[in-house]
Amino acid sequence: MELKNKKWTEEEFLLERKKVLLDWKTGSDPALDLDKAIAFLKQIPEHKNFAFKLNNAKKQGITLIQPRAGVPVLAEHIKLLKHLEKSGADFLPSTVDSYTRQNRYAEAEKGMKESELIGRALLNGFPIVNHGVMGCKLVMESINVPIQARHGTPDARLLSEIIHASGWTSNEGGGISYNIPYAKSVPLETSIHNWQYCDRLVGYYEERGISINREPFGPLTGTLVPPSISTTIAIVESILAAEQGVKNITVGYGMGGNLVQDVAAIRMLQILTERYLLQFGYHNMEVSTVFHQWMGGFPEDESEAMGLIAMSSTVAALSKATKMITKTPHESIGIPTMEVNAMGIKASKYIVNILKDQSMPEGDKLFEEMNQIEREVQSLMDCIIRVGDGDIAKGIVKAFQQGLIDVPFAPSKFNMGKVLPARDNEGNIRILEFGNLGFSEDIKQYHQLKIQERAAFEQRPISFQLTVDDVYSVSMGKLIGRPKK
Ligand code: 8ZB
Repeated sequence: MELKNKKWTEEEFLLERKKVLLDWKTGSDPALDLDKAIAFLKQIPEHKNFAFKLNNAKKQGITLIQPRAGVPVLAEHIKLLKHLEKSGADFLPSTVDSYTRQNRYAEAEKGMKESELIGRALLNGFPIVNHGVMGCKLVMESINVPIQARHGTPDARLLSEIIHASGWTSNEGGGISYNIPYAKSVPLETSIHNWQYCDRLVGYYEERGISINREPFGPLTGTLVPPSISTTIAIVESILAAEQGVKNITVGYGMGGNLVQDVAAIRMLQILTERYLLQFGYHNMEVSTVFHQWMGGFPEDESEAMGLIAMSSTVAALSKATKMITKTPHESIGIPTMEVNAMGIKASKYIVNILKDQSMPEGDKLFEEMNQIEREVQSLMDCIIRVGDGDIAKGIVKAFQQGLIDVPFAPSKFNMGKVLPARDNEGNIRILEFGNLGFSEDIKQYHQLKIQERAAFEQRPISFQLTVDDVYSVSMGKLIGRPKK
């Protein structure tokens, strides 16, 4: 099938579906019959529907919270999620292990069985495909809040079939955001095709009256990603999803560290996603936002980590993001225990509660930053639309090939990798090396000026060293990687 941003016909979808369900033995579960799945989803109560709960939070202007969590053994996973629910999580996840992310189900199966045998987790997440509909339904039925799959899978077709048929009403990911930061050699055409399938499945359910939320992965590589780059990719993935019939989308952003830039980024993410969806002819869409607590390197000290979590929560609350993904004080160590995971949830919840009646004051600086993001996103979107001759799927593939869109620090060979970010003198994320990024000259000048201000203040030349210093600074207790005097 030639890649284009065009809704798959039901025949095309069902034909491919036959093959997808053969990928692993759990694909032959009779519960994957679409009529059965629809009947099952129809009786899921509203308080367990992801889209419904997000829409309510958005109306109320509050920020709900969600952790990451996943262990290989079913009973342990259920115990973990129950504990996190009791600790205050508004939404629950199931974070998937790395084998499953790469469709290596036989190895996931081995890890899952051995983990059970020795009583210790040998996988870094919950292997959804191996547990199948039976296991996933049990997880959903054991908790009282909506549940979402969180993974990092370029080909999540079977995984998506299994979770939705199990009553999980949200799926994270997208053809760009679950490829470029996660894989080295999966072509974008392939991952976009696979995610069109996942979105078409949601479209199939939506056509039959079932609301399912979709969430592109906003933070990308999680390290010094300029807001306009992540926003542009979120918009493109929203358009691709909407074309396949998705109605409820949560666009995401990973905290940068400057309060004003972060609040501006969340606001523009909401505004621009809605604007472009309308511009491309997608009406009756429900868009919400998710703020990710600091996604870069964390301090090792647990109290300092908690400080960073508290700061992240403050920014999220003031930005009025609909949802926030939490970190834990063990972030620099590895996968947290359930007790430590709960600490992150409680601290985060405490702060969003305290701040729920306050928002960021309006002001020139905020306005300038919002305006800047808008101009940059427009410049990037114009490039994508131009090289795709109006087709956003073709456009994003070509734009990546030409480096017109370029994600810093991404492992994919289908990403140019020439963009180098650095902070300005107030800690805003700017761009030091543009590569072939689709920015107009005046936008580039703005970035150059901002970085010059910092270099002059630090009395050092503009160089790659700024980028290096900024990658490590937050884990060492500073936002801006200033030279040691
Ligand atoms: C891109 C997301 C990275 C974050 C966390 C990492 C990191 C990964 C699990 C998990 C709890 C898991 N993460 N796998 N957190 N349980 N199985 O995702 O620590 O913060």
